[in-house]
Amino acid sequence: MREVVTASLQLGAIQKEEGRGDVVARMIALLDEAKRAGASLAVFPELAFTTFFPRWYMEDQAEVDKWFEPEVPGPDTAPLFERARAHGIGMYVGYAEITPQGQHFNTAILTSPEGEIIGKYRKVHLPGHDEYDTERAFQHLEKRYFEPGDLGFPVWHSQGGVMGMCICNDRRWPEVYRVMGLQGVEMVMLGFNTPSVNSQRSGEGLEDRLFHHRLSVQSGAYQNSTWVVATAKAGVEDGHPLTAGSVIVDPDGKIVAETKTEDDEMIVHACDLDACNFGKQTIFDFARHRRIEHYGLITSQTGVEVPAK
Ligand code: ING
Repeated sequence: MREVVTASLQLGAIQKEEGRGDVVARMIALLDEAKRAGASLAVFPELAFTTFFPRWYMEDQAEVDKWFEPEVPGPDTAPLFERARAHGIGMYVGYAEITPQGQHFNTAILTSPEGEIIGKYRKVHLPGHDEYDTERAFQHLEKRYFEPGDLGFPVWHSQGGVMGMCICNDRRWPEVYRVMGLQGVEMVMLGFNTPSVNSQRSGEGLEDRLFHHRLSVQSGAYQNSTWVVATAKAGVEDGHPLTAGSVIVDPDGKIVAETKTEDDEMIVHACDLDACNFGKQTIFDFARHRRIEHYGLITSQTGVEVPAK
């Protein structure tokens, strides 16, 4: 048995005016709770240090850049990393990354229980749009503020197993889990900020959003025989509701823990990485069952091309 006691540390709403210091204090309180629960791994949300700023249309790049971290840990966020190291807890933390070259990514890092940064992932699938959209009930400008990730979908050896990361919208794309599955991933960590309503389809409400969220992460887990830990930033941010639904999903696709509130909340589970073995050795033994000679369109074609009649 290779148990990793894993905490999903959901954050409630972060208002636009809330400073990073206040947020980091909330995250540290959750880390302390994770320590008390015996966790060695903690998964925070996407863009964990700030409000979900892509909902706001901005033209001044200096104003946009205020939402980004030039370095992590940085002056405001270092206390979080110091506490995690003191607790011997590895972390997944999502944040907005601005590089020394001035590139902008929606990023997540993975740290070891010793406090080393061992992995970085940059969000590949950016939903939404890049110009102000008058047709939408609210804006979702990730394509405006971020570049698509340029690191692919790597995995890392940590906590006695094979760890992978993705971010929010990535969880809806089966290719994401499969590329990591082909590297033997045993736990996929991800953070998300998901509006509770569809800005383009008023009839789609919270329960629809939660259904699609659970469907996506449960499918990814089952079809690659991996654990999936998905942590929400939830609650109402300046009038804009975000779903909760942080979950820990086992390699059979079953939800073993789910948050009950839209506030700061911990769920925790002793994830046995050996539970991945049966699926990987039987129904999803990729080497024995996959037929890649038939899958070419998946990487040779981006959009839909309907064959002529
Ligand atoms: N948020 C949403 C997500 O994928 C979204 C955007 C919601 C797209 C629902 C499609 C449907 O959960 C982020 N930040 O990607």
